[in-house]
Formats: sequence, structure tokens, C-alpha cells
Amino acid sequence: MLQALPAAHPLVSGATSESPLITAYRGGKPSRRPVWFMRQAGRSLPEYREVRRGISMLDSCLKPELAAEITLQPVRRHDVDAGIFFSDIVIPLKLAGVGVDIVPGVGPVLEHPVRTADDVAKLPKLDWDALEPIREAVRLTVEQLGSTPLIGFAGAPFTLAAYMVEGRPSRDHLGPRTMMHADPDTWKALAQWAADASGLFLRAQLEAGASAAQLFDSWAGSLGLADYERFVAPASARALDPVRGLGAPLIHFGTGTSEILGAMHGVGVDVIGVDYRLPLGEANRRLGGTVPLQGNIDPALLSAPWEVLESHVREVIAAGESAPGHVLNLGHGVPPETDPEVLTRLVSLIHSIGY
Ligand code: 1CP
Repeated sequence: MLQALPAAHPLVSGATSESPLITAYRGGKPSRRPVWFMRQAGRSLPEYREVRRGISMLDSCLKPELAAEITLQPVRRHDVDAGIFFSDIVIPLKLAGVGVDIVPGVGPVLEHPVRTADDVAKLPKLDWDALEPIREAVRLTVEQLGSTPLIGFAGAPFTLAAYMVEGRPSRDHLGPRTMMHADPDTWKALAQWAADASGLFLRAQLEAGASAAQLFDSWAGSLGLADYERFVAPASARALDPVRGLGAPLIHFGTGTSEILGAMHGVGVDVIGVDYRLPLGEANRRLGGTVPLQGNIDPALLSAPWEVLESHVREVIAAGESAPGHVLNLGHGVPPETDPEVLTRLVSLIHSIGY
């Protein structure tokens, strides 16, 4: 494995290193306020629905040209400051050979839920070569993005394990939360397996040209601080080990995580993504005023009258001024029923607001 990014990498060649996104992630004030949206690629876009017709979600992630095209669609349409690589947190499972599918209207579903020590021992190891379609898709995307950075991502071990133990989406994630106390050795082995799979997935995206990486622990908010620190944080740190020290900013995001923000920062990241529940001023206070923030427009307001949305966005920007750097985003993903014209208008509003 390389110790540094290749010379042609956009962060090293200079193509993206001074971009508004990377500048804000590094704690600076860029020429314009950077914004991107979680789930900016997806069902809210008619051009996405068009190219996805007749192709399953996981297949579309593994066709490099299609994945690149879908990643670029929202960048072209909205003038956002970053692309987020079109893929899914369960792609490393699929490429390792785990039986998993994304069922329309449901989400990730596993053929065999992983519940016992034996189930964990039988998990196949993810091979670097299996990630070639991902590296190819990233290369194609980055070529076309030019000076706009691509953000790579992966699921954090707890969020991945939540799907693996339950076998499907769940509300309270009881399965993994029971396992960590009832059978801590099996939990640790599972969390480490998930960390290694996500770590390799992140590494592949960064080596192929992504300029930043976001670890999604979407469901970490179902954990109390003590459980998070004891059973989850070490595995999340391990997932990031393959991409530390490369110069690419690392972002950590989850929902309902107001009480564990400091611990999420403690796994060793540069930026904290804040969900819509906690005002950015308070998030900044909890993090000691030293951590660049990303967030946290309430996705529910995307369907409110424009004046309501605009005044909310201005509040978010004002609250973000307290942090050492701020990248605008939603407090969770774009809802599929969002009018894409609202997103375009929102980007232009954000870019028009000076410091
Ligand atoms: O057919 C479709 O369009 C299916 C919907 C869809 C999409 C567009 C899924 C199924 N995954 C994705 C792409 C995706 N997933 C991206 C790239 C697109 C972008 O952000 O613009 C990313 C970053 C993810 C990451 C992801 N997948 C997360 C973390 C982010 C989050 O939203 O919290 C999670 C939890 C998943 C699991 C997943 N995959 C798909 C769905 C519907 C879900 C959630 C299921 C649940 O509610 O538990």
C-alpha cells in the first residue's frame, strides 16, 4: 500500500487543494461558502431515475461509467462544491461475497443475518482486487470533475453491523446493541471485520482520486456515550486507519449524535457533520471551538415555503460562523420527494451570502 497519494492525485497536483470545500474543511475561509448535500445523487433527480431504469441499485454502483455519471449529475445541475461518490455502505460487503441486496423501498437486506461467533468467523475477507470497479468509477469521475473535489465515503462499523445483525433496516438497532453486551467477543470480531471492509473501501476511493472521505455512522445516535466509547469508537478509528496521514480531510457524521459528538471527534477526524437537531453554535461549543463543522439545514424545510427555508438557512450560516470552518449541508439526506429546483436555488443563495 502506498504511504502517500500519487503525484497525479488532485489534492497533490493542486487541482482541488485550494477549492472552497477543502479550504473550509481545513479550517479556512474560502472564496465562496461551500455546500453539498448528502444523497444529492438519487431519486430527487429525473435524470437519475432515467439512467437507473431497469438496473438494480447494487448493479448500478458496480458499473463504473454509470456510477460516474450519477455522481456527476447533481454537480452539473446544482453547482454544488463537491461530488459525493455514488455507491452504498453495503458495497464492501457485496464485493467481499456476502449475500446482500438493496430492496427498493426497504434498503439493505442480507441473505443470512450475522448473529453468532460462527457467522462472524465465516465472513469472507474483502480483497483489494475486488475493489477495481470502485477505483475505475472514481478515476472516471475525478477526470470529469476537474477542480471540484470528490468526497469518498464508507459506513462506520456500528451502522454496517446494524444491518448485518438485524439482516435489514431496523428502528432501534436492538440486535447489535444486545450483542455488544451479551457476547462482547463476537461483537468485537464483527465490528473489526466491518472496520476492515470499510477501511479498504475508503482507501480505494482516496487512492483513485477522492479528495476527502466521510465516515457515515448514521445510526450511532441509538447508543449512549458509554457504549459508544467502549464498543464502537475503537472500531471506527480502525476503519479510518488506512486513510490517515494522506492529507485528505476526514469527516464523521451520524444522526441523533448530539450527546456523543466529542467522542465521534475523538476517533481521529478533521470535521464533524452535525444533524439537524443541534444548532451549530452549540455543536461548536461542545467541541471546544476547534473543529470545522458540516451541516445542518433541516431536510424537512426543503418542502416549506421559500421564505421559511431562506430564513432557516441564514440562521444556520450565522450559527456556523462560530466554528473554525463551515461547509453547508443538510442535517441528513435529501428526501426523495424534494423539488430539485429548490436545491439549485439554495446553492445559489448560499454562494451569494458573503462573510
Ligand atoms: O434505488 C435507489 O435509488 C435506492 C436508494 C439508495 C441510494 C440513492 C440507497 C439504498 N443507497 C443510495 C446511495 C447512497 N447511499 C449514497 C450516495 C449518494 C449520495 O449521497 O448522493 C450514500 C452516501 C449512501 C450511504 C448510505 N447507505 C447510508 C449512510 C447515509 C445516510 O443516509 O444515513 C446508509 C444508512 C445507507 C443504507 C441504505 N442504502 C439505501 C437505503 C434506502 C439505505 C437506508 C435504509 C434504512 O433506512 O435503514
